[in-house]
Amino acid sequence: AQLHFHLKKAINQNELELFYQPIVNPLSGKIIKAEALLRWCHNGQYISPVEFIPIAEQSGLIVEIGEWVKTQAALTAIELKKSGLFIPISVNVSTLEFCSLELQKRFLQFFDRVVDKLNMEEFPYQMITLEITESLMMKQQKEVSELLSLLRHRGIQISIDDFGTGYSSLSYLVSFPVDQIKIDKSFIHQLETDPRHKALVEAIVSMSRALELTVVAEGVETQSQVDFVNQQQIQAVQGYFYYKPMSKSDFFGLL
Ligand code: G
Ligand code: G
Ligand code: MN
Ligand code: NA
Repeated sequence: AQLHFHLKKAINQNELELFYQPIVNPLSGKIIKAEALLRWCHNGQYISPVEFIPIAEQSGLIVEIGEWVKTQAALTAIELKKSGLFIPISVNVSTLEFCSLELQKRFLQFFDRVVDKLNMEEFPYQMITLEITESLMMKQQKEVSELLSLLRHRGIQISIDDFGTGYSSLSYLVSFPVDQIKIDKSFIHQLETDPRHKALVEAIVSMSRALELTVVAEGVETQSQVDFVNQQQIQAVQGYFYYKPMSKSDFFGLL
């Protein structure tokens, strides 16, 4: 309750910040994408989204916070495009941002509102990826699926975050509008200790290929994990081996 009280004021008091973690092509080392990760700097210390996102979800604040995140990500994406850098920004969205028809409509119109505010012709949808979770696919309301399809037709990519950790059925991958799978870091971390995880990742990769989905390997920290990812011809990798999440100015400095 205490945290909720402060979280409510976090936006207006400029306490939220988006960090960016580059996603690289493991063969060239080139940055091909970046995930936006929310940080809350409260009383001089960073509070992890693991702690405050659930509070935001319970209180409904997640809608306002989600729009703040999308706005910042959109501004960054527009800036990158203007600089001639095609580095799409991947944004985590909470299932609760889609939980009513009204919110779904608001989500769809969100990017139009950004375009209006900035007096732009059209939003560079190709520069945004939405990371959804298996729980959203599981709900599989027709309306959510249609909303994501509409955004996807405009050029947004849909990525399944933490793939393999939820309860979703694989059939959702066919019936739901999806472009990309992010293999959860727990699989990557156990590659060496448990050969069954290796088999699982190999199966996910070959299934993704068959379904024409791109794959991101998350949580890559060691050379041997890089070697495995290359063996599997996975073309996008995110992890401390390459980069940790960093401030926007560090990210632009890097580019
Ligand atoms: O970067 P970090 O390890 O602290 O992120 C922890 C968790 O918080 C991750 O599961 C991530 O998906 C989630 N998260 C980070 N930023 C956001 C955000 O902007 N919105 C939502 N809904 N979740 C986020
Ligand atoms: O759940 P989601 O995938 O959205 O969250 C990504 C989280 O994983 C972020 O909090 C980010 O800080 C964290 N992360 C990114 N790379 C690594 C890594 O190599 N190792 C570990 N342990 N965590 C990572
Ligand atoms: Mn994510
Ligand atoms: Na993940």
